[in-house]
Amino acid sequence: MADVLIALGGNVGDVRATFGKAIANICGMTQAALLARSSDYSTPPWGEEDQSPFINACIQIETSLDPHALLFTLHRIEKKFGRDRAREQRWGPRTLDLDLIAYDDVRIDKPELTLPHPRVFERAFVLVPLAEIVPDRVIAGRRVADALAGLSAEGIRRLPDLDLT
Ligand code: A4P
Ligand code: MG
Repeated sequence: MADVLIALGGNVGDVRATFGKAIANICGMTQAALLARSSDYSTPPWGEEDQSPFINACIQIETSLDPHALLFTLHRIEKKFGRDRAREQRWGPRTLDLDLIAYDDVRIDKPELTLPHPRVFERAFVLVPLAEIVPDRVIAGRRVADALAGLSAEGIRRLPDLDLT
């Protein structure tokens, strides 16, 4: 079984509801166990700043799928929740973005799959939720909590848990 970190993001539609359903789909479609789920965070848009704030979260799962099969499944789930890659711009608005952040200590350097995710250390919107669930995890030689300490988390706000009762 591999220990895998996945980042979730979105800024179109009811993103928090989408996250809940997407996580259930990830576990169901990848035969995975959910080990941890961060809180949801409201985060200022990064990259292309003229768009609505994002919601971001991270999960840790345990799965027996290999990295490529896992990414393929994540893309299918993005599509199921309304993501249309053909119409969107890079770093622009989207209903659901699922990024593979780390897969055990596996390193892959291909355009279609780079592991660990090449931009993780630039992104407080990934590291803040990640540090909530796996502060001591080492990714590419760096501890998650230490990597976050070097970034500004300005404008990132933890959202109260959804009342599901
Ligand atoms: N790909 C390669 N490696 C990976 C990996 N480890 N995980 C390939 C996922 N995909 C990987 O992905 C583009 C291609 O990267 C895929 O075909 C895949 O095979 P994408 O998700 O369409 O990428 P993108 O969105 O165009 O670019 P990128 O750099 O992944 O950006 P993001 O982060 O996905 O951009 N601001 C805030 N606050 N929060 C956000 O969540 N998200 C974006 C979207 C912009 N600004 C944001 C946020
Ligand atoms: Mg992405």
